[in-house]
Amino acid sequence: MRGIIVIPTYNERENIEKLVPDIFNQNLDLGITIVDDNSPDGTGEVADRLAELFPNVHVIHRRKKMGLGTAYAEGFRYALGQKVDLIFEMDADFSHDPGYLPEFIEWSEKYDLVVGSRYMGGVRVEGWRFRRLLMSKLANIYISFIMLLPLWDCTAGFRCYRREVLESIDLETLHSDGYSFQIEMTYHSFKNGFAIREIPVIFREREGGYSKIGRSDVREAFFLVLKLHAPVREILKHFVYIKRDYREYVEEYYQRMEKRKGSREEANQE
Ligand SMILES: Nc1nc2c(ncn2[C@@H]2O[C@H](COP(=O)(O)OP(=O)(O)O)[C@@H](O)[C@H]2O)c(=O)[nH]1
Ligand SMILES: [Mg+2]
Repeated sequence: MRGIIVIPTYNERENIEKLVPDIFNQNLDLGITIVDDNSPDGTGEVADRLAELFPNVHVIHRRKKMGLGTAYAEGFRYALGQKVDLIFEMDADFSHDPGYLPEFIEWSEKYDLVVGSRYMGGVRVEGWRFRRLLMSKLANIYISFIMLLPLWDCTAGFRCYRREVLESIDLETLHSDGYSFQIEMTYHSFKNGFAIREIPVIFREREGGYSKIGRSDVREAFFLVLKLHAPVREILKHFVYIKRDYREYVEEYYQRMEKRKGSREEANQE
């Protein structure tokens, strides 16, 4: 197996039943790890049935709802124990189209973290109320200006990590949930010097069920960003991007990463 997709579930019975075969139909040599928090709707039993049907499905059952952050951390730990290079994050609710998986695999040959972005080069969200979109977009502008991350979408949950990235992060020390978890993971990946790349993906409002992310997640994210702020001098210098096209900033970062990769390859050949 080349990689494992970690899918946290809480009340996603119908969705997970459809999603797993959809992923395997693509024959991408990926396994799936479902982390279920004892969903009252019986998602856990459906997951067990899928594991009987497909040998590359693994299910982690947790006693009760303990949050998205620790669910991912647990899934990552399991995946790191397997011989795979790529570890994916994906929602169970079809907001993340499995059709993009081959693109993630392709980009992860060159980049350590590939993020499926809703806001790169435009807005690619379908089915959200305007208010939700505005909140999400403003949150991402806030994050990029306080933390100085070269991304348009730091809260995205459709991702592919090379295993070295996850190995460099102490998963035990991550406390955050929901959006904060994605922000914190992006922060550590960037700080640890890994190359991050966004690819444009269309994000669709979930097919069935309901969102488990609430107001407290927004508050948590707001304070986390302040805590992880970049040096104040750097933040002030970065304000030029209010007027300049932010694309320049991101493009410059990609060029630096490509150059760095080139020089690493040369060093390896010598
Ligand atoms: N195991 C577990 N999964 C969760 C929890 N909260 C959310 N999820 C799952 O995480 C994914 C993303 O959550 P979702 O509610 O869709 O968030 P949204 O897309 O931001 O509205 C979905 O597959 C959920 O079922 C949790 O506490 N535990
Ligand atoms: Mg969702």
